[in-house]
Formats: sequence, structure tokens, C-alpha cells
Amino acid sequence: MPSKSYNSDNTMQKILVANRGEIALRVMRTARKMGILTVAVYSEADRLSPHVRYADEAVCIGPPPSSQSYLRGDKIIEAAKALGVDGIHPGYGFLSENASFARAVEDAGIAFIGPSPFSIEIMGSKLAAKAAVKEYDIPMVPGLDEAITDVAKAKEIAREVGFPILIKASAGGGGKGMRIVEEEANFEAQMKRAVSEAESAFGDGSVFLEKYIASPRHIEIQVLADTHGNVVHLFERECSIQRRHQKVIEEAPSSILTPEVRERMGQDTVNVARACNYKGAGTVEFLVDEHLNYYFLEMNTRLQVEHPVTEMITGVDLVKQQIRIARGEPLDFKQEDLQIKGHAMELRVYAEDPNDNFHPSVGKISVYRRPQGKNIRLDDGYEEGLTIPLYYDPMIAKLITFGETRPAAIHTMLEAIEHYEIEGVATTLPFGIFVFHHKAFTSGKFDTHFVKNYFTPEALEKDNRIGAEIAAKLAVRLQENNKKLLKTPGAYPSGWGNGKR
Ligand code: MV4
Repeated sequence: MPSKSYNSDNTMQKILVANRGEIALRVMRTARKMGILTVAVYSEADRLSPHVRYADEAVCIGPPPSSQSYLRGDKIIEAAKALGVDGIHPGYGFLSENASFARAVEDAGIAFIGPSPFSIEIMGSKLAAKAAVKEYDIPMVPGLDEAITDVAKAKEIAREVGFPILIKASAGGGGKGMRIVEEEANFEAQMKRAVSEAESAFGDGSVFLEKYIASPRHIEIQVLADTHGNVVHLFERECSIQRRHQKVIEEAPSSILTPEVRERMGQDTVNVARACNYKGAGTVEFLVDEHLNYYFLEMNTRLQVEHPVTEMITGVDLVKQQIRIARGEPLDFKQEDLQIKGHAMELRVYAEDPNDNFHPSVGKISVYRRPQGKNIRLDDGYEEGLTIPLYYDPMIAKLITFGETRPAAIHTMLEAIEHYEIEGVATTLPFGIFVFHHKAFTSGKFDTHFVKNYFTPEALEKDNRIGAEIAAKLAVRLQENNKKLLKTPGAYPSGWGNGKR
């Protein structure tokens, strides 16, 4: 079904970005570099936002709540038609994995810069995804990969698979609707709870069973697929440092994969993409255990928050490739042209207070000074004097650093954090200092339980003192050093422009 309005004379002149904040800006920067005009949409809460000022044109689409603005696909398409837009980039979150929206965009004769509604739909259901990849021999967690409601039957299967068992809601996501069952005696009660929870939370009580992997690492692989049958993977990102299913720190490559396992996971990722006739940028998520056994979990059919670490180690601009693919052009490179160069870290800087259980700390950013320098990339969506609205995700920025080695990337991250000044709201910057100093993190011996196992606000206090000392020493060193270290204008491995507007 060639629903694309693409033809070789039509190179996409104007793109609307159906998103806000840092990701809207990030997409528009690449569009501009490619000579494409940009259209921003914004809610009444975002009138003064950088993404609105950066765009060539901007349209207000409604009141602050997402349900009345950034989730209003109809209004967004209407604006796109009125302004003669020929491509819509959805960013992440909001409408990015909404198959109906993707379909409505294409029906309006506009290119959806992302996969087909068909791929989005399949991968949107964990069970459909498992069924789709079945013929490709992708490793999956032992269990039962179909919905089950019969408790007695489920118990029998659980016994065969072996405890502990994880019951997952088919319609769940982000850790919602999961229940661990440690032993057979608890199975019936837990399953009944899981079903009724799934019913009330998702309106769909179907659940499935998996062996519970107790201390996994979360490793995902980036994939790009064009409309000419070329599919390549861009290696892995490790996202094990998360808090209640919210990622906080990501890196590429992972410190534990061997070249051999990386190669197999890459091949499997390409096959997952082929299994759903994928097109565009996507990510395949795996759980990896302590023996480096890995298991396919799901596929995310969007550009991910943490995509910059992949860009840093491969030199590929993922948004540029997304746009090229949407225009029907082939990928710029082949698998054998890609290699991992160096190491990248990303810290998500949230307006949340790590001293107060990561409570959102929205309000006005009274002081905002960016760290800058070689090997530092900052993807942000705010400026000094702006207010962080309470209506959306409270992420202020992504601080990304690069190094020849993992320790070098960590070192540069700690320096960058020290030179990042944000006042007026509490942020996760101190939490970043805690993690990047922690032995379990620096040694690479950690799993998805890192935050729960090691983090306390008291540990933060100690780090703050160490941080102050480091900052004082650095300031002295810098003066002596002729400001060379931190004032060199951005030099990314791939020549990334770090310049803000
Ligand atoms: C698991 C698991 C252990 N065993 N599945 C959490 C979110 C969802 N995408 C999958 N998740 C998990 N599935 C089995 N069979 C542990 C998790 C999990 C997790 C996964 C990735 C990153 C962080 C996590 C934190 C807790 C649990």
C-alpha cells in the first residue's frame, strides 16, 4: 500500500513537529540543516517556548492540558493542511505511537515521519509482537505467549516454567500491570489480582506469563529501515539506571556486551524489524541476564528520548535518516559502514527533587547556565526566566557526553554537571553526581535495581559536599589552565552543532 505522497520531485519542503520542548527543537534543527521549513504547534502554556520561536511558523492548538492540545490529532492535521505541510514528525510520547493518528496523517496526503500504522499496531501489543517475530527464532523469556484467563491452567503452566513467575497485562506498559509470584502457593490469588487490575486499568483483563528474570539489565538496539528493503542496526544502548520504570541515565555502548552477543542481538533486531515490515527508526528492547542470555521484550516504534547516545557513538543523525526514509530515499550507509566509536553517556535532567522522593518541582527557572565544551551536547527546551508547566513531563534537558572510553565519558559528565547551573527548581543533577560517582556504576556491575538498591537522599548529601569540593578545585584549575578545557566550542565526533540558535 503505497500511501506515501512521495515522488522524486517532491522532496518535502515543510515539516510540522507535533511535539514540544527539547525534542521539537532537536527535530527542527535537523530539518533546517536539510533546508526544510519547520512548523511548531503549541499549547497556551508554551507560548514563550524556544521551540515556538525557533520554528519558521507556529500554530496554537489549544489549552494547556495535553488532551486539549498535543494529543489533538485532528487540530494538528488541520493546522498542517492550512499551512501546506508535507510531513509530520511526532517526536516521542504524545501521538508518536498512535496508529490512528499515523493513518489520519497519511489519509490527509501528508507523510507521517515514522513507521506504518500497521507496524505501530502490531508492536503496540506485546502478544501480537511476540506472535509476529515467532518465525525468526528470536530468544524470548520462557513462558506462555498467549492471553490466559483460566487460573487452573495458568497455574499448571507456571509450574512447568518454574517460579518465580511474572504475570504481565497484555495491554500494559511501562511496568504497569505486572505481578511477581514467588511460589506456587500464591499463584491463584496473585493471578486473580492481576486480571482484575488489568481490567480496571486497561479495560482488558488478558494477562500472560513469563519466567521472572530477577536481576536483568535493560539493553535496547536501535534500528533503521528504509522502503527499499535495507535494514541496519546501530548497536545498543543500556538503560538499566531507571527509577520506577522511568529511565534516568543511558549509555552506549553497554559495558557488558561482548562483540559476539552484540552481533547476535543486532541480527535479531534486524529480524524483528523485518517481521513487522518496519520502516523508519525503531528500537528493540531486550532483558539481559547475568550470563548474557538475552530475551526480546518489545519494540518501540518511535525515536526514543535516549537516541543521542547512539548518534554520538555512530556519527549518524537519526532524525535525518527518518526524514530521508519518509521521502522514500534509501539509507545513506550499509551495515558494514557502521562502527562503534567511543562511549556516550546521557543524564535526563528532570525538574524533580531527589531529596523529596523525586517529587515534581515545577516553577520558574530563575537561573539557567549551560555547560559547554568539547564532547558535551545539551538537548534542552527551556531558557532562563521560563516556567516549567505542570501539565507535561518535567524533563528540562538531556545532558550528553562523549569520550574515547567509558571513564572519559563519565569524567566529562561530572565536569559538565558541575558547570550546569539551574536555580528556581530542584533537579536530578545531584542524583546524576551520585550515580556517576558510584562504584557499582563506574565498575559496570549494576542492574535495573540500582536506584532501589543504592540510592538514599542521605547519600546525596555526601555527594553534594564532594561536588562542592570538586567544583572549587576545578575553578582554580580552570583559571590556571587558561579556560581551555571547558570553553572550546562543541566538537562532536560527528560534527554535531552544539550551538543554541
Ligand atoms: C520483566 C522483568 C523480569 N522478568 N520480564 C518492566 C517494564 C516492561 N517493559 C518490562 N519490565 C520487566 N519485565 C521478565 N520476564 C523485569 C522488568 C523490569 C524492568 C525492565 C527494564 C527496565 C527496568 C525494569 C525494572 C523493573 C522490572
